[in-house]
Amino acid sequence: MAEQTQPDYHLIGTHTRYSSTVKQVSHAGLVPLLQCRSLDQNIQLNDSLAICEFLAESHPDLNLWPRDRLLRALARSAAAEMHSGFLTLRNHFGTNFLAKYTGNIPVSEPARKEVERLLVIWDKARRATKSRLEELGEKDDGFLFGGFSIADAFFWPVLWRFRTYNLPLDTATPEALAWMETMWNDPIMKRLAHNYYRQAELPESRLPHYDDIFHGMDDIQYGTFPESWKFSVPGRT
Ligand SMILES: N[C@@H](CCC(=O)N[C@@H](CS)C(=O)NCC(=O)O)C(=O)O
Repeated sequence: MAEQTQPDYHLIGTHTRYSSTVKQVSHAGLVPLLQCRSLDQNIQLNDSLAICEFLAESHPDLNLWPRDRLLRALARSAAAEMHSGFLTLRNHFGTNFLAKYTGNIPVSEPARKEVERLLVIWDKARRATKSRLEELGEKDDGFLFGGFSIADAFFWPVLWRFRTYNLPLDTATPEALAWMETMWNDPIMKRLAHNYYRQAELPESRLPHYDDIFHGMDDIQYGTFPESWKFSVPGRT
């Protein structure tokens, strides 16, 4: 009988909301974590950036970082800035893919500054990438650094926050908005979104502290986005 081979990788933490089971499996008590059977069954890679670096090194053919040295340096810088910063947004605007808040959502000054910084990062990334790829005569797929890279993956959860909390887009340039549109319309991102909706049907994914976080504030309404929601560029008819 043919022996069933297990995949080499086991990634834990692709859910959008985490339950206390995380603490039982993760040495660090946090997700994501990656186990790589060919490396060692008992080792856990416990940090998202370390996991991405390991996968990029293990699969150079996938170009998880851009091939071009300049774009690679910029992509690393952008991903690392997301990874180590934006603490106000991360602490006060939790990720909850389906959630939709409308009304008078409080955006503190530090949160506004972080939102503006994100929009600048996306704008600059797209401008630098366009001009560099033009110089190299290479194709631009519209992601931050051309083709989809680890940098796009790092900003994906923050994109949800823009949608969930209706974060201000008034300083967004056409380049930043075009990147947002590229991400929301990408078939793989859409497949991920579809899976998040299926995850939300699981009772164990319902954690009160991720739901209706502004409970009791009468001028904020809480609901959910339909799966058919589409990103539209503000001001475009
Ligand atoms: N620096 C770590 C941070 C990991 C982290 O904070 N993970 C959160 C989710 S994004 C977590 O596991 N929280 C535990 C929980 O929600 O139970 C990384 O980027 O991997």
